[in-house]
Amino acid sequence: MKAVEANYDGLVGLTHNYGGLSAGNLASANNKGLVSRPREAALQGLAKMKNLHDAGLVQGVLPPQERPFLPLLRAAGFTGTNAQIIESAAKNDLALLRAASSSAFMWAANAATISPGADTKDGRLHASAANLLTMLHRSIEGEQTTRALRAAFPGADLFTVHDPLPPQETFADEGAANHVRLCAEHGAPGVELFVHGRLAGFDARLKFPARQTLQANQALARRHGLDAQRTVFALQSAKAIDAGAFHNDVVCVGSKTCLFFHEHAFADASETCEAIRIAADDLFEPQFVQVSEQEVPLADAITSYLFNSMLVEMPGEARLVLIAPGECRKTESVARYCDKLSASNGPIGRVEFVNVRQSMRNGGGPACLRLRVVLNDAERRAANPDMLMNDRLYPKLCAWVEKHYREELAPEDLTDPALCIEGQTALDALCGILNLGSGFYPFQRA
Ligand code: SUG
Repeated sequence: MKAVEANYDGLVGLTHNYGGLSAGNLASANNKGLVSRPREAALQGLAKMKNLHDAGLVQGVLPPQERPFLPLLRAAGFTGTNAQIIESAAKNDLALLRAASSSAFMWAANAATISPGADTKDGRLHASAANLLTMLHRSIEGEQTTRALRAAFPGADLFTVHDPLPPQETFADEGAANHVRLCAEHGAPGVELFVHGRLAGFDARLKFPARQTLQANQALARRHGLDAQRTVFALQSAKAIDAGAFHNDVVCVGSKTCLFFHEHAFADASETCEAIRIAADDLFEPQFVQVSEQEVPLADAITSYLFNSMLVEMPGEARLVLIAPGECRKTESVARYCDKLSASNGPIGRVEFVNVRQSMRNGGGPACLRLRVVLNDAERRAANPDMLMNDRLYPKLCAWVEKHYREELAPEDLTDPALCIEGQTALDALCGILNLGSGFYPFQRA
């Protein structure tokens, strides 16, 4: 069946800031306390979406979530008006207020895991919103993400959007950042690769938290109704996690028949490749582009975010295009490798660079900002058109950002109750633009 791979990007939120909230994410730790530029960040994200739309790809938009997230602060015992809650949290538990104010939902690769209908038993597209429970500031995303996905993909005959897995560390799940799908054609059955950092329970091998468990991946594959023969579970290498690869997509990306990864991405790369080969048997011949430590040291791969690129099939181009962060040009080994890649005759034909600097400072490259959704013709027709980028929506969203987003946000600005009012006003207006109704956000239903 004919199908396209759509990208749904998370729209950066009004409170985009550098909170230093993610242990094991080196950019987040190193940039803690910097003054952020929410307006610029959102416009960078929108420009990326518009470029892909203009190139002929299907591009979706996932709306920002409400922040600060008052339900978290209320659950933690803060009471009174919104302003009183924020003022009291600022005085008594600033760390909690910071977590409640994070705009981390913008990294849509963590929003959910998606299995296209071509891979599932009932032929429906299955999506599972991620519970993101390893980090407090991300554990508040799942419910609203589920709502957004149900708005984007209505119609139970074609789509099943599952609730997040149970909120317990056994099922620690960070969505598609640890999931790769390979296939001959997007609409044909594929091989789904699920990568985990650990088994349930404490893992003494690791310095930094491993955010995805094998148990979560197995549960996702089961609830999506995947064919066990076409499903591969692979362990991330401890070396990668401890070097700052807090998700597999920091050291690996795949599309169509191509898996592009660093030699230290997996605990056992040859075993992983062999398992993929077996799972793909009679469907396609996988093409492995493994980057050696000698060519690109792991530390360079992580600072430049080479592998957190989007690997896309561009209309009219025979080979895949790697849409990489601009930072790749600044790291010598990586810049050299990108030149070599473009000159090669492998599955990746060229490299394009994109500016997502504001997001990169928090450890989010081009691939983090998007959730891939394979849609066949019927699913594409059924997908909510109001959440798809087009020439009319783009200027409306840019104007909305210009009007509502602050130019700069310093860490202490998160204690300003006015930020909450600005956020609610902006999101009310956004519901009008995206036709989300008047009860999409918890504050609207309160
Ligand atoms: O979960 N950063 C995000 C980055 C997510 C990137 N996603 C993928 N690789 N798919 C995270 O660590 C930092 C927030 C802060 O420190 O303010 C943050 O949450």
